[in-house]
Amino acid sequence: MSNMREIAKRAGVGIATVSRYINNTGYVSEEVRAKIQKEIDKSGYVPNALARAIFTNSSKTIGLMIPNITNPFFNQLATVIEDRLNEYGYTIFLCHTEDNKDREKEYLEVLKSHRVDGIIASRAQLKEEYLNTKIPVVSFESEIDQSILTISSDNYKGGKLAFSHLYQRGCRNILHIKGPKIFEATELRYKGFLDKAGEKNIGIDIVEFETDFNTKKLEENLKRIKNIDKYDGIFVFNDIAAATVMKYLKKKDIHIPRDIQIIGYDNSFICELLYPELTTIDQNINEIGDLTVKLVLELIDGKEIEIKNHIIDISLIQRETTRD
Ligand code: XLF
Repeated sequence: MSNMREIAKRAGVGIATVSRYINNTGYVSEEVRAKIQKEIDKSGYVPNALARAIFTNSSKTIGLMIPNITNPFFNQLATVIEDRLNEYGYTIFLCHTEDNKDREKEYLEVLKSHRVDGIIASRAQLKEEYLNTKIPVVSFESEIDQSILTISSDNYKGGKLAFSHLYQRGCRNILHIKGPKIFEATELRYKGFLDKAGEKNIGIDIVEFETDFNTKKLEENLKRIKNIDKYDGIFVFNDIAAATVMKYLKKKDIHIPRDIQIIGYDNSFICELLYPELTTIDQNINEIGDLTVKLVLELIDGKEIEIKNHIIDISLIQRETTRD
């Protein structure tokens, strides 16, 4: 495989011209472009992306921090973000944090050393570290700081909608399976659910799960629920956790929705794969992905944008785990 010097020699031009052409940093005539490209094609030359990033101050790469790639919601979101970024000539550098601060810290260093142009952090656990980086950051769900743009769905409203739906379908003995305290989004769902239940004077039992991606742990967490058959309605903090609850109920011969009605959260693709199909709250994944990409690219372009918390509306999607 050749290097830039050899390409320049064979094309009969200077190294600086080849560099201008490859990095798109200045004028190169059509004729010379064609000559250089011909030599590149013949030689199989692959430009060194990192060297190019240092030279041009742009790697055309965005770091994407995802807490859990096995959760269908996050893999759908990552796909939307990747597709949109590709349309603008960017690729993603995917970092799987597993909600672990140390992993997130390590990845942040890796992203810096790869000179990513921007970072999309989802369910971030770090604060100072993001504030201290000069790289533009957009956050999904975690309010890292007032100076950092945040996008989240209307989790509080989602919790309220979930309660109203169960209540209207006659549920009075209700359990809420909430997410870990460190998830800002699910804390809001929990609050919305309880506030709405309070308006109707309905007491809610609460069980907290430790994770949303380790299914073994989820199954252990389920065992903490005493006499699950005493409930007639359950709101679970996300779809993947709701799927484990459904399996658990079926093993106990509890019929959904006749004995217990269930609502999940996300409207990820698994809702329609489950039997019965899962009623859920739709977080508009496309809108979240579109807005996140738009904002991170605007920050990279140095546009003046108002730094605030963008809240995306949600809606309830009724399927078969709740009654008509
Ligand atoms: O962080 C929250 C919890 O899980 C996120 O929006 C999700 O609902 C995705 O499944």
